[in-house]
Amino acid sequence: MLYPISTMSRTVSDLNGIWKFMVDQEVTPIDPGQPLPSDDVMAVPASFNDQTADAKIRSHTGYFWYQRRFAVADVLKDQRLVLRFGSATHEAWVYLNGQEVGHHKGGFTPFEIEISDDLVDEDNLLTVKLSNILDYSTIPVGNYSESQDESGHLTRKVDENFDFFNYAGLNRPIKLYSTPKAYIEDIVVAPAVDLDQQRADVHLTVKNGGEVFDEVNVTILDQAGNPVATGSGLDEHLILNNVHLWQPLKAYLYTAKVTGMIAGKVVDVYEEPFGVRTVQVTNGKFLINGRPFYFKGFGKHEDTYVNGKGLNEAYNVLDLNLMKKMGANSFRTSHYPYSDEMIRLCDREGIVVIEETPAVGLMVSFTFDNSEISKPGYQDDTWKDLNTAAAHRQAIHEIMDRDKNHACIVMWSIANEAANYSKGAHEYFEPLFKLARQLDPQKRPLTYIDLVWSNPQSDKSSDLLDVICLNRYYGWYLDTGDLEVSERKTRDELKAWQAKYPDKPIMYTEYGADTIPGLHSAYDEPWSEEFQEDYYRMNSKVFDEIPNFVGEQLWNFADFQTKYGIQRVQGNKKGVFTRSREPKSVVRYLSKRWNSIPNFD
Ligand code: GCB
Repeated sequence: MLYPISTMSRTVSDLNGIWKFMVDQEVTPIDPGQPLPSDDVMAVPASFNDQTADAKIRSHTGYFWYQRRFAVADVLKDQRLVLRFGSATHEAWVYLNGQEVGHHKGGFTPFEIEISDDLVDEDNLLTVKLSNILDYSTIPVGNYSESQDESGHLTRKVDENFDFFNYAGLNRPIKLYSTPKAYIEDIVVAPAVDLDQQRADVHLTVKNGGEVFDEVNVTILDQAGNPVATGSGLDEHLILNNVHLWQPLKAYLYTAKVTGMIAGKVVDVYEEPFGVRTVQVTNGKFLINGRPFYFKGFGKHEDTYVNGKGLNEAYNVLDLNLMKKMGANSFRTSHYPYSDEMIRLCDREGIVVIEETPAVGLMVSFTFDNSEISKPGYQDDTWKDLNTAAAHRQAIHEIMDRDKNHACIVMWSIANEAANYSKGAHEYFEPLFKLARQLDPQKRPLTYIDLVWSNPQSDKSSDLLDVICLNRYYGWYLDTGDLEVSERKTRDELKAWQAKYPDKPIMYTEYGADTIPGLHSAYDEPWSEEFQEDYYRMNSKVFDEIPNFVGEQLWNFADFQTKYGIQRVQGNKKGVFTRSREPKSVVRYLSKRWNSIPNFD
């Protein structure tokens, strides 16, 4: 799927702004062809939850509606017109002038609807019904229940099986774009690089949609806009000599300019930026452009005040700037694919990304008592009760479709903290890994992210992973406050992983301690700023002893909102920055450490 851009053959209009909004009480049916019977409004893109002063709307679970009007300029009427939702969380039914024109389930990936035939001349009514229901068939996974009072009123409830607020709505931009009737539908860029010869063979595949071009030309432009290679056809190999590599924190982007022609005339033009780099896992190292790379950075969230999970480009820019200042080079899109805009920004800024599917919460019986788990044959109900495989496959398809060309993405995470320790995990994950390997034109490494109970003995499917990625909270959830015992456990476990898989790189994808900014303790107690620093110092010390250790991504970049809970104080406080991005004192320690560790060994 191509990102909507304007070129000499394409226009993009923005349908963001203020929309009508209404929570569906499920009492009177709503007619999507009529003005919504509501005076409420919501800004788009943004989650609806934190834009309201009404606690009931904020926590509404079920269905809700958005609506706006738009007109299309006459000059575009003979064009192919496409409505593109950057995301609609989590399920959407789209109506144009009262008719259902599209439906999509999955809250973190874009979808498009061709609407050329459904438009009326002057004033089009666009109505979107959404649902924020999550259950055992969706990713993320939610514990869903319904109850009815005496008057028959239905209450729906989602108890999130994950640790972030279930922000929903039209979270990402809504655009209306035009293409000609013969159009470039997709471009796949797969560069094969000869590092010694500084040469890349760029395999470009172009998909022609609608009417058929009789000629397709491809030009690769360098970063200054000069043509450096040309070819023609839908399946081309273009050679780049003296290739400029896309490097972590030193991005270099080429542009593939594709032109579709009919009868000697240019019909459609699209420009796809791409970087050239190699990614490889070998001998316990993670190589980027042939050199052992060390990940320094974060697990993040799309989470800001008021916008919720809505696109916030100023925060995206600030976050990357703060990362760079700290000497960080990477983050994971925990726990769902982030916006197109963020991924494109990372391409530009040279930030290395591990992209995660929305598969979080694939574990139905979490317990802090793990005495049974390491026994061979351990089984809980997860893989019997969950029915997520279809949604998971769809997410992998959609992520690859959207993000396959991005140089910044160096690895895909298929899931976060599933019950990999339970019998049935291998059977569940093997086909998904196979699918991802088959779909990715750049053949990036694959992983999933392991919960503490998935250890070298208990993890049933770690053989599928290219990199062992661990979320560990020794000293926080386990042996709280005891950093001596935690240091020993951290070391023992890392050594055990290394012994089990001497050729697989190992990294931490989460480790952290909740910290209230401004809370100090002469005894370095948990929740204090002192403890947070001690905790990170302990972990750093052990990391530096493990030969195959290739990276540290801490939890979390910033404090973020969650559901209520006795362990949460207006959200998760493991951020090294507050939710409004003020640094906690540990940032000084981490900046010093990361600025002194090179990106490459
Ligand atoms: C985890 C989860 C993450 C939570 C974190 C925590 O293991 O992957 O989503 O926020 O722990 O702070 O509990």
